[in-house]
Amino acid sequence: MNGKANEPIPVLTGRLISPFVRRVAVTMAYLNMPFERKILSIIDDVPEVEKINPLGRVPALIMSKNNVIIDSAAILDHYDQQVDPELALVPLEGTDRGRALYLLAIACGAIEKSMVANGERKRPAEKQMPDKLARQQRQTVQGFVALEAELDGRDWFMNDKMMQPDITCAVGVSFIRHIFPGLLDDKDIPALSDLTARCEALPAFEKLPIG
Ligand SMILES: N[C@@H](CCC(=O)N[C@@H](CS)C(=O)NCC(=O)O)C(=O)O
Repeated sequence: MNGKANEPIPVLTGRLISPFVRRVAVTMAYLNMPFERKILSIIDDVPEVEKINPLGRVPALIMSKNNVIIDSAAILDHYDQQVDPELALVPLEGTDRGRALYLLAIACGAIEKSMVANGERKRPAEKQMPDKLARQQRQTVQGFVALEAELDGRDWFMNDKMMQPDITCAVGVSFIRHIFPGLLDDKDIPALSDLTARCEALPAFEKLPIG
């Protein structure tokens, strides 16, 4: 129990190698929201993952026996609705909300492209499609180069403070550098590289490393 009206402590499924799981875990830690983890693999624990989420995906947040939130964006939105509006990491309304959602669409899209590329390169040699892999990697890089332009040399994307676009980009850059070393070069995304290093040095990131 988390002490609040006898509510059970939510359980976050998935491993921190998943950038979608990690952005939720880091955000919950940053917001001081209690949670436990069920470390399920999307490769080795398929039946259990599918029992929790019919799509067979992580993350899911098990709130109680009959209440499961699926999809990282829905989980993050749930917590943005719980905190004081000025602490919400995606603004709840106004033009700032549109901007945050735009930045997040590019970041999540680029992360997804890197995951597709990762699957592509694991095909057996006779089924490899180098053009497809090159395109998926290019889409990944272009997404982050566009975000570098949006950041425009500032420390944070919006409002001079760390918000969800910053968290998601940092998690994404670290993930892509982990699976494709060299794909996202410092010289192509200098301000984003700096933002990522600053985020990764924060306690919420440090205690929840990729893995
Ligand atoms: N839109 C989803 C994407 C989640 C996602 O793609 N999760 C991956 C792991 S990073 C997964 O579970 N893949 C297994 C599959 O799709 O079969 C979210 O934001 O939660």
